[in-house]
Amino acid sequence: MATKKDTSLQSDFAKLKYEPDGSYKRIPSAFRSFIEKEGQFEAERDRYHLYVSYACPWATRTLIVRKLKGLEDLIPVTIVSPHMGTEGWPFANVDEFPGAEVDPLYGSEHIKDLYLKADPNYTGRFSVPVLWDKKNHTIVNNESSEIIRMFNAAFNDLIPTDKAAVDIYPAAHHAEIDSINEWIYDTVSNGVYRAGFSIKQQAYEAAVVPLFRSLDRLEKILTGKDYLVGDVLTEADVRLWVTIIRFDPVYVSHFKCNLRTIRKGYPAIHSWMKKLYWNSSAFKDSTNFEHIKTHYYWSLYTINPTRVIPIGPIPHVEGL
Ligand SMILES: N[C@@H](CCC(=O)N[C@@H](CS)C(=O)NCC(=O)O)C(=O)O
Repeated sequence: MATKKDTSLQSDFAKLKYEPDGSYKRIPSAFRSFIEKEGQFEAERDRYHLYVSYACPWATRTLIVRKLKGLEDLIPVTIVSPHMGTEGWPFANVDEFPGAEVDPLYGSEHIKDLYLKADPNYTGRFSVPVLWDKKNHTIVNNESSEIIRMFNAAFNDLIPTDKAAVDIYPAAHHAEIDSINEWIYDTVSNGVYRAGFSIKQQAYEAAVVPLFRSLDRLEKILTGKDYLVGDVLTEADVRLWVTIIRFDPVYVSHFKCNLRTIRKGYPAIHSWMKKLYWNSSAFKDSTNFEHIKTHYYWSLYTINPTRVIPIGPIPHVEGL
């Protein structure tokens, strides 16, 4: 099911829009419905499907929470190829890449086919993750921070009690989680992109300096602690972790975030990152460095025109 109209302005990385000062501004996600009781989208078995890339940190948040909550059977997932080309993210029928899959619902060629099925007049980027409703053949939500909130709470009646009891957004910590999320998003999770996507020196420096200031702040918070907020795993950890695990393999060189590395410059952040990776399959099994490195160094080709993929760092994640 190929899409005929020219959507390259929405899908081609080389046509990404910049601000006049050479900085990059992320546009807000467009599909923002919630799965909720008596809403348009109710929690049901065999109704929802998740489309993700292993490469994408935002999508990986949803993979991690899906596993933490034991939603694997309830919400099947399809992995796209990391070669995000001029048409956006392809499925395996268009680009066979180890670990990539075909779209089991519609045999789509690209993620963009799903967006245009949901809304033929859609004008945004064709991003992952996509939470799809099989009943109405539409996108429920394409904003990772909201998808993880739904995964945390919306399906609790349909999963075993031990999994329902897992709560990564505990009421007692809402304020603290919301506030830490905010500055981490601006300066770290999105900050690495603002640094890497900058096309002017000043815009780059305006992103990279606050990024490292925030890493210094996070180093203090995590010193002597296993988690960011309280003494439990929360969504704040999940949201930050997907950026930190990509930091040394990708952001240090590709996005020029090279004031320090995590492994040499931030012992507490490094230890927090490694413990989650090695001790929790939800984190480790959601991380695929082949997809991650291929995507960034190949797809974002205006930044790396040779598309050569660096081999290091070796190992990608050090042992505990
Ligand atoms: N706000 C979105 C951002 C998702 C996003 O930017 N995904 C990137 C990959 S890391 C993407 O699919 N980009 C496609 C494009 O811009 O063409 C979320 O958090 O879910």
